Amino acid sequence: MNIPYDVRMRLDLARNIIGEAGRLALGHFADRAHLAIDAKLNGQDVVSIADRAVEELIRSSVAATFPDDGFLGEEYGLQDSRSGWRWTVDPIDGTSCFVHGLPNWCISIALSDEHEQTRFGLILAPVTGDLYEAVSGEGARLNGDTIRVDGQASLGTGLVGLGASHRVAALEISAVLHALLESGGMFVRSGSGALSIAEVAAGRLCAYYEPHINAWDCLAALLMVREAGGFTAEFPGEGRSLLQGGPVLAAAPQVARPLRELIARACQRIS
Ligand code: LIP
Repeated sequence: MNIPYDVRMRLDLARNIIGEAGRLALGHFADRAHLAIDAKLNGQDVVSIADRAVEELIRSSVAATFPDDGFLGEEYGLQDSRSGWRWTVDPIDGTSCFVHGLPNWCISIALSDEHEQTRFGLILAPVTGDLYEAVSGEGARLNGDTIRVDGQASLGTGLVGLGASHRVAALEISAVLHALLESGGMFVRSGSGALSIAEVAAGRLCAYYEPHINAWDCLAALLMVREAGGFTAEFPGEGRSLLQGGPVLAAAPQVARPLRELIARACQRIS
């Protein structure tokens, strides 16, 4: 691997941090009965002491080694960068699954440079132990093995991950769901956008779409899809800031165009 020194130093730290964060999160997961849970936007948008504790651990570890780096985390927001480097972290992606005792949740860490290019992404699913990693220009790996998107699937044979939240009008999601099923496709919703996009990179899903997602949910996983030979639509999209988030689409190359056309038709029907 030909990884620049500044990236390599941060990648080594990220690899150490994500393992420690995974152990902390698993401890809270095992002790869910005592988890204080707060609703954010609504009853489906929750946060727990686990989310906050994991983000605090990652933030403090980064600050101790790279005090001038920026940090954007789901729970404590944006700290501007003085070095040009910024860490984007979701301490527990799939929080709703976490608090309900479902296994599909993960920790997502991404590093971006001063040009807003994602240079590496790590995603750890502590319940399964699956560790996804991508470094810009160096490919994507799952548990050390190189991964590639599914080059064979079509919308009629593959599984499409769909994300849904109350940040988006129900009709906007159901219209795409309806169009996908009507076209002979099938969907899954895992509750963790990061893990679902990483599964596109691993060739398990042929695509993932969500009308609104946040940067901390997807930056790491989107790099994995690109490094695994997949297509990712620009995120967060024209005229949107990183803090606003936006629509996300990641797909195997042969699926990208038919899926984008299906989504556009579905959105036209409800406009
Ligand atoms: C979740 C995302 C998911 C989205 C949920 C939620 P969180 O992130 O991964 O794609 O549909 O509404 O935003 O809140 O669990 O970190």
